[in-house]
Amino acid sequence: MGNSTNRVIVTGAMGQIGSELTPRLRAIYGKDNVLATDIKQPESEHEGPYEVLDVLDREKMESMLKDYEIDTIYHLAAILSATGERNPDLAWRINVNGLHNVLDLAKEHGYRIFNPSSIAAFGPGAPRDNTPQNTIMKPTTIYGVTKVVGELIGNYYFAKYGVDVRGARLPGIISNVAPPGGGTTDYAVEIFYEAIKNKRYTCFLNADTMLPMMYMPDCLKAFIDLMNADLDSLIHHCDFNLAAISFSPIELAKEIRNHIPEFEIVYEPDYRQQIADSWPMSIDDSAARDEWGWSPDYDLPAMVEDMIRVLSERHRKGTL
Ligand code: AKB
Repeated sequence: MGNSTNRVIVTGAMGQIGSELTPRLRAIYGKDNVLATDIKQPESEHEGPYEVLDVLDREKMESMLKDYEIDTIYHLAAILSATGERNPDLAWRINVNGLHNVLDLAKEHGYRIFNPSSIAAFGPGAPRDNTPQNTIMKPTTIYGVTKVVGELIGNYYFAKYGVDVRGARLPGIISNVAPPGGGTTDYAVEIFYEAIKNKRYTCFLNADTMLPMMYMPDCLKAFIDLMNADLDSLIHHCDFNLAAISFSPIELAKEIRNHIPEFEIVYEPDYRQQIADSWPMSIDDSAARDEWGWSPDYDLPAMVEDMIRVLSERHRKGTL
């Protein structure tokens, strides 16, 4: 089985990751070869083809994939952890039924798929420190449940039908283009905007809540490298542990203060604290390192420096 890519579709292209993955893929494959889709109309002009697509609409998806002669699907449309707890039914439908549509079409037409999982696939039963690749998977959030289902059904479609579907358990992603929506790790993005605009942030997690995180350039690299990996070198498929940086709000605030000394943080934990407490604090990603050469570029100081540089520049121009 080969792994060549020529024509790509991105679902959830307007989201936090899709907003940066889509232009990156367009730079690689050519702008007309990457179709961006999302449930809503784009807010601004799109550099390439764009279609409104609800991933629950299998028929529309099928004709779109045919019309655009797609061979590879980056399936990013999903409901995240905090939103999922407020609407479990929606989380199940989008995250499970939407993925099932994608997998079934891939089974029929041979598409390759990237489907992200999450650290949320782990639950309180798993070791929280350096969480192993293979351990107890008993998440207590609906989001985590859907992510375990996604990993298992993806691996099943590979084993049973030969569908080349790959995915990694993403940590919290930190970025400065589109905001994250409805996640428990979102504080680690919000904090930068508030630090630059108001020099103050009220954090919805406790000071010492350690969580695995990753800067967007590393996230994009991971997606592309995993999809480019030789299929024969992969032992795992849909469930790679992926790590970059682990830190707590108090550690992040301290690093931000190296750039903005007057920055203040206060802590008012809400329902998301319970979600964070059920997740890993750090991750063992040796399978990803061994099987497809994963290695992140950004540590905490490098990520913070870059975030503050980019966002301060936008603040100066009045566009933050
Ligand atoms: C969330 O917080 O829900 C996501 C995730 C870790 O998958 N960022």
